[in-house]
Amino acid sequence: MATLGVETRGFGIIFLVVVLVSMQSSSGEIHKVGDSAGWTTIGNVDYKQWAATKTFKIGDVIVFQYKPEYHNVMQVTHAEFRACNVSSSISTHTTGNDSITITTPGHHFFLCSVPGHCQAGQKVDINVLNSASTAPPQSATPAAVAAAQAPAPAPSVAAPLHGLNRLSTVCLLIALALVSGFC
Ligand SMILES: [Cu+2]
Repeated sequence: MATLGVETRGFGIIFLVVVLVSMQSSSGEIHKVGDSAGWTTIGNVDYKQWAATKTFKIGDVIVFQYKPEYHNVMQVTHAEFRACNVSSSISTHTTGNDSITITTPGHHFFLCSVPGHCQAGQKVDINVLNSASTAPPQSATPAAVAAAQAPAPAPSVAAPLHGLNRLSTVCLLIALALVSGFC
């Protein structure tokens, strides 16, 4: 009978921990493009490799840091990204310290529109996981890209919940350890 009481208390603690963690982690991770190198043409930073080492989720913040007199950030379509076509853009950022919050899943293509820079490799494809996991896997088809880049119909409840996964697992383990330690 005592075991039942402990289990009930344990679940109560776990529930509280999960709620607290979900409230604290809703802002998402911050990813500085190029890490210490930043957004540049110097040093031949491999932004494809950089992106491949990250996991991007809805709610995460992508930060471009660069000297605004030398570079900029343009979000473009997949076709424009591939061709380094800078004649139009979805959005343009020029402050030198641009924070872009991810609100939609799928590919987000960015490049520097200064002549020659995109061709030199100053371009990055941020592929954002769909944390809702109900949609089919994102492909690189024009339709999927267009859908991914369309304005989000609503932020949806997925954004505040996505941060739960990793942190809550850690906290659940801590809560379980605490509970079992009290017995
Ligand atoms: Cu540039």
